Amino acid sequence: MPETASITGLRARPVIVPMARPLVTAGGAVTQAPLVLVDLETDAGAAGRAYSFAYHPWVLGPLKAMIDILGEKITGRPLDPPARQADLFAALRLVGARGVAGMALSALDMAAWDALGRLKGQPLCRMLGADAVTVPAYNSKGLGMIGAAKAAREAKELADEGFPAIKVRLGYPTLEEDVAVARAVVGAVPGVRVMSDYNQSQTADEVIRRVQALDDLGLDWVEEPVAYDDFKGHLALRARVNTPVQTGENCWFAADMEKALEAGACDLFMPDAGKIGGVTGWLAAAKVGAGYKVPLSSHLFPEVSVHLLAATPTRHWLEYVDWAAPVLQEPLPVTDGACRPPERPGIGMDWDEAAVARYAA
Ligand code: SMN
Ligand code: MG
Repeated sequence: MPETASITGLRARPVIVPMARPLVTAGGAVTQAPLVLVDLETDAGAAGRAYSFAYHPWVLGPLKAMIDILGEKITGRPLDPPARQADLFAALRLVGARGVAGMALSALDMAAWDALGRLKGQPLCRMLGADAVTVPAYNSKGLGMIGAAKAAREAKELADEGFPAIKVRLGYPTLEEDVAVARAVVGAVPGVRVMSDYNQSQTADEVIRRVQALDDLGLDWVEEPVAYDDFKGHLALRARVNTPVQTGENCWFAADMEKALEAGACDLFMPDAGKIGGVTGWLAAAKVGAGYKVPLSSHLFPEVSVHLLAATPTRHWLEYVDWAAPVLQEPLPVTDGACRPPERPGIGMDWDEAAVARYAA
């Protein structure tokens, strides 16, 4: 990596962006999008931009503090994202690099790659050696746990936006409710693929019972059936059902991913750019995925993930949500249920400053 610029400073701004459809999952409700917007300043032009997704408003304070502190540690250093990520892992060795620290480290890496892209005048995917290919997207903006009747209605609305696939959240108090909801959703959108997500809510024994009852519905996948790091539980389910098992959004860095795949935990994997270590971490994950020939989908962060999937040999689905769109000058367009990396340099996100001021937390 040529050392053509240095990091000179950082701005991290928390915002709370309203969501059109609140998303109740079996792992907790997300009713607003709490983001920390990162501007990584360099001595060579435009700042690098990325955001971190805080999940809950009460995480914004610690997340901003961690981004500020880790940002200070790389200020004055060359703009070389993998080298700066290595610095931050070293700085965090005694503390551990997961949780808020891992989210902060991942966001700083994405911002550093964006700065580098702007410096070179190249879209991120091109810097990673990939063309701006079209990636199929599933509409994940809604379909929380709202009961069978409402879920069927919302499923149709989400599919009618032109997407080839949607995802239903499961993990209701009873098996019968899960089956009723999944059946209602599948029945409401003929010809549309349906994924499902348990958000780590079940025990292995219970989820085996439930997915066996769902197995004839032809769901594209069942996601996070048990605790994310219960690889034995994932494997036990996999051995007993036909529905493909998807997991990964809560795995930290490519090392966790490799352990999951080594354990045979899943058929499909979905790194989260904000937990896998940003762009640098995703590139490592893409290599692991290619080695195991496992299809990779993204989790949240569609703006950066569309570039990352373009550069992923086993790319599968882009998870489409529009939660950051209100603070972006040019949100990621969806055409015929698919997305392409924009031709702008870097990730291609610029803040709508009026909206940022409006949603400041
Ligand atoms: C999810 C988790 C957290 C926030 C939003 C959505 C869900 C998904 O697990 O995979 O979409
Ligand atoms: Mg999920």
